[in-house]
Amino acid sequence: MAVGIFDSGLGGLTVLDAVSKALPEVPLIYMGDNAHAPYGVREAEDIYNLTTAGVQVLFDRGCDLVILACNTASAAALRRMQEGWVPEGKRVLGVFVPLIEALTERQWGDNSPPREVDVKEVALFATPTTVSSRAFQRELAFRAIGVDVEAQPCGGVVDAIEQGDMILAEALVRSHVDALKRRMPSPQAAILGCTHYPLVEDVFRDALGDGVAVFSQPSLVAASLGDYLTRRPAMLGGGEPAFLTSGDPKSVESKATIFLRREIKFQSV
Ligand code: DGN
Repeated sequence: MAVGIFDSGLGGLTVLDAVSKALPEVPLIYMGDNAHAPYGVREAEDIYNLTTAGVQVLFDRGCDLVILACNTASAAALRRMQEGWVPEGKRVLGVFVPLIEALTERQWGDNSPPREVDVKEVALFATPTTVSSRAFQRELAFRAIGVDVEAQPCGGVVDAIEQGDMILAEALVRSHVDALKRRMPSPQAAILGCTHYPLVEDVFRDALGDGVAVFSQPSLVAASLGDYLTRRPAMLGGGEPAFLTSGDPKSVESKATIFLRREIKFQSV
């Protein structure tokens, strides 16, 4: 049985890469909804319908557990899916909870009460849709974790990275960090809440300066998944990941190297 990784496009490959390196014994199937990417500019209802359709493809391929590696989809659709759509015996997990757990040092599935966290001021960098959803703040409030979150919508960064324009991406990151710092001058932690930001993580770290703990998703999601799977060894099995796309495989393959730094083959679904 495989673990599915769903993203609106290619950014989720940063999560797939970390998971396949940390957990090589876990068979993975990646599904990118490239025909409808980016999700960051879509309405919540639209994102919900596209995300359920993409996750269904992974369920149909035998995945019992799917990670929504897309922050925008996690923000707009995950809770609604978990509350009324996910069939018996299947699980869909998002990418906010591993970050929140890392912030509070709790493990996935641990039902113990939230601990006091040392961090009081947190900067969140994400797409405009994720920021306006306030999903991250909702998840913190749901766990009764009282931290101040200042969120910065990072318009333009996803597009610049996808176009391979890293000079523009770097300039945009620096201006978004400056904008945030005008509102929250000394955050103790920063969360990179978008699949694409690991590619400019060094720029975020540099612009934020020493003393800010940066939480980036791929390694945290891989660690959380490893922890989850140790309690469900039936999911282990090995093998090369498979890559599916709703878009045109040839054009998707040419862009995928930005994220994975190796050539991969996509199948169209
Ligand atoms: N994968 C999206 C995210 O993590 O927010 C970024 C791309 C998009 O659809 N906007």
